[in-house]
Amino acid sequence: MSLPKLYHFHLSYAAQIARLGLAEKGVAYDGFSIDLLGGENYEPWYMEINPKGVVPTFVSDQDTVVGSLNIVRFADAHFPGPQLTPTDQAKRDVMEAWIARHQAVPERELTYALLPGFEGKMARKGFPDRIKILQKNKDKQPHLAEMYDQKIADLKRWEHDCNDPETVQKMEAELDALFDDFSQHIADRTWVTGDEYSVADVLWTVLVARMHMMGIGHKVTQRPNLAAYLERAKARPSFKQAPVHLKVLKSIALPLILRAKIPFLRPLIGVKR
Ligand SMILES: N[C@@H](CCC(=O)N[C@@H](CS)C(=O)NCC(=O)O)C(=O)O
Repeated sequence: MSLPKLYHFHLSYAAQIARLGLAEKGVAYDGFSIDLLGGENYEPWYMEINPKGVVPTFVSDQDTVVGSLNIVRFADAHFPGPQLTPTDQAKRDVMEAWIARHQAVPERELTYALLPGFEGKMARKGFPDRIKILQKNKDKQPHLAEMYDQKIADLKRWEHDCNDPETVQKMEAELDALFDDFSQHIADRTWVTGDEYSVADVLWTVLVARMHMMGIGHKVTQRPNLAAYLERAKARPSFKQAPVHLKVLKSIALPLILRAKIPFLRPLIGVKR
């Protein structure tokens, strides 16, 4: 039996959730990083396994699982290792309620809107290039036209949302309200459901850590319960193993930006898989 494969991207939020869940479960896999900046996720072979053209995708002998939360739940249900779902129904209800609130966060729009520095500028301005890649692939693969059209429409919405000050302000205000609630919830608990780390904590660890990468780490440091929660999560071996990133690592981002911007350099610059 071969090892499962995880198609991911080192800095991706959703991929970090999948990697953290798999690390918590102790699931061994072959990681294959998809070059999101170069549009590798829009290649037909990838869109055929992940029609939204996003990472992560988990491919095992049993199944192909798309989406970070689905991957963590799949790993929890099908692999040995510590249970990430409480057996107690009341705790499961608490877990599901916080999973639902986590899933409602427009993380990718916020990340692209707020990511500081050169990387942020590149991200916000990169949509036309991405749409060109999608259009080219669509022209070459007319049978996949519908999938490509949906992705193009998705990118246009995303581009609008992360560049529109009013939308960004609203998203940030909603995030603040959510963090106030979570901070209150976690005040007298180690983890979301009590003493055991659960699927909800896999998600919330990555969301809270993400604030630092987005350049809005003050949303965590100004809320001592959130800061303490992140410190507890960082102390777990899975955090480093995943790894969950607290900042954009230039060693990962710059080669990919160069590959995307100067395509003839591609054969000279490899991708860290
Ligand atoms: N809900 C999905 C979101 C996946 C997602 O949006 N992934 C981003 C990276 S964090 C991606 O691959 N974006 C590339 C694109 O949309 O072009 C999940 O949790 O897996």
